[in-house]
Amino acid sequence: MSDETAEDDIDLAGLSDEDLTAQMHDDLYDGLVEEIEEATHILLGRGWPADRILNEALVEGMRMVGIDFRDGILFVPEVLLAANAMKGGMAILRPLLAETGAKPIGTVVIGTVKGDIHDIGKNLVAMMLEGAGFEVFNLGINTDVDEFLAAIDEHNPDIVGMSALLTTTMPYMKVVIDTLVEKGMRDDLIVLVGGAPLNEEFGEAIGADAYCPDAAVAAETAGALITARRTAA
Ligand code: B1M
Repeated sequence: MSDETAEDDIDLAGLSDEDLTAQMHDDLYDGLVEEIEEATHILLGRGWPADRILNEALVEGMRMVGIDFRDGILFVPEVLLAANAMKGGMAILRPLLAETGAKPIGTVVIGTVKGDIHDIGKNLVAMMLEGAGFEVFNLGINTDVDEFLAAIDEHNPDIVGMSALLTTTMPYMKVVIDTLVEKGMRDDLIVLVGGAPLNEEFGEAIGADAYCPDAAVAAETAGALITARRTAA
């Protein structure tokens, strides 16, 4: 996609906002973590809010990577580099998205389900939940039902969040929910699910409380459901 490389030595700070954002899409595509970090700092310095940088520069860049991955133009090693560059930018934005200073409004345990190693979206959801005032225990990737149960036992969360990016791993969410039902724990928890191949119908079919199409909706839904539950109690 991009003809530019680090050796071309582009003066990122000299670019307009629009050109810098476009350059970030290219740099993400090329997996250039240092350039992504530098550009993230530049946009912050220009007064861009963290969520705008996240959505317009990083998530949009990753969407473009996803299209070429789907079409067989990019392969796993390149996509891993892009993911690494994305994480470099996210690490800078994380404290800004999470900074509320308030007492946690609830506790969340979240993980990418067994068999699935995609974690960018799930980490974004975790960040947005932190930003919305939740305490979040992020279990990482490839999380099996026993790991979810152990984390629930340890952290006594209000909410369990599950992420899946593969059509082959999304059914595992039902395994976790069915186990919660079997153990008599389901009614004490709000279960949220998300990930690109899911939809609302799937969320309902497996018995989740809500399907969340993106991180912002996940944070809003978590807040709304926890308020509703506390009001009803
Ligand atoms: Co993978 N991969 N991948 N991949 N990968 C997809 C998902 C795919 C759609 C690509 C494609 O073909 N177009 C395809 C899945 C096809 C399918 O099942 N329908 C695919 C495939 C096939 C694979 C492999 C099988 C490839 C292979 O090995 N041949 C393999 C599987 C590995 C495994 O998991 N066992 C694989 C591997 C990889 C990499 C390791 C290279 C890398 C992951 C790196 C990482 O995550 N650390 C990778 C990537 C990066 C992608 C794409 C390109 C981008 C995913 C991403 O990060 N998106 C992806 C294509 C795509 O989705 N367009 C693809 C950006 C992120 C911000 O969005 O994750 O959707 P997303 O999260 C959103 C929402 O979905 C939602 O909020 C997030 C933020 O708004 N959300 C939640 C997500 N989780 C939530 C949880 C919630 C709520 C909301 O809980 C409450």
